[in-house]
Amino acid sequence: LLNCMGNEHKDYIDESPVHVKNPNLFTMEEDILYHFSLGTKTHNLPEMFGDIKFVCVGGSANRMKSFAQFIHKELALPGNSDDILDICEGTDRYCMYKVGPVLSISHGMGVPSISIMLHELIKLLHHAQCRDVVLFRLGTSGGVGLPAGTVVITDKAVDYSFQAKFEQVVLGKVIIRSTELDEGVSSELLKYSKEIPNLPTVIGNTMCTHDFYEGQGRLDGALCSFSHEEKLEYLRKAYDAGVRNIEMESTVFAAMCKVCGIKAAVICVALLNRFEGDQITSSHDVLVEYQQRPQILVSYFIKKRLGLI
Ligand code: R2B
Ligand code: URA
Repeated sequence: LLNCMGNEHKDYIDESPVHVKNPNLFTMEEDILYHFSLGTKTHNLPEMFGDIKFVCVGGSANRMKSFAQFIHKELALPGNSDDILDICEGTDRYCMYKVGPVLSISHGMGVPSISIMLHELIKLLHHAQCRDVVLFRLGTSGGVGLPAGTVVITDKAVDYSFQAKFEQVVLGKVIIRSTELDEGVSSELLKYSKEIPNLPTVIGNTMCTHDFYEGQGRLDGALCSFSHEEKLEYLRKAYDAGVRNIEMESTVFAAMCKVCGIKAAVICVALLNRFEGDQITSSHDVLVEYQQRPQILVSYFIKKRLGLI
């Protein structure tokens, strides 16, 4: 079998540094990563991305650009951090910035949006022959019994029934995948969080939902089919099951990384305490500062791994 790069593959699982779990990929002459506006024939992916060791993903395009500029300064790399270009400029679906061994990519909101991005990212890392990659989701979330500003490192990513599984419909049938994250990376992050001032951090379960409003038990959407008491009862059950925050991408992120053998972690800041309300009332500046907290922690981790601190 010849893969897209023209290399021979006898045993694709053992030879792939990042494990794509799809034998069809090895018989394709070309692979177009449509939503990145990249491809194996149009771009030299090993040359462009072969040295990537850390991939950081987050929902917002602007936040992932700021993260790229921040990590450029943190790693003291040459050049001006304002000149970093969007590698995916041919499309406005996602944005992507490369800063030394770090890739920063946006994924939009929700499971379908991040899962499309992850299919193409994992193929990209595979085509580029990347090795020993750690993947981080840096995000925002609603805190469950935590004050706003607390950073949550995800222990288990759980679904609406607080179980560590992700359900995907494939050919009309539900497939269930496990959502375990890398324990080593999480505990290393927790350890580093204690070395950084003003970074209140906990480890706990993260509930992933398919909606921001009713799906997260909010009373302030365009629709609401339950009472205040019912909302609090659900949040209390979630808390008792170890849930400390709620967001919209962690289960599919964990499931896809696990299948493909990529070490992964989820680090989200809580923007509010959901026991106290539903609306996000903090000022713009406070929210910007909160969203920098996961970035500061992951940057510290990267600098430690690179031996810079
Ligand atoms: C956190 O924030 C977004 C919703 O506001 C969503 O992408 C998530 O997971
Ligand atoms: N993101 C979410 O998904 N939920 C929140 O409450 C805040 C941010």
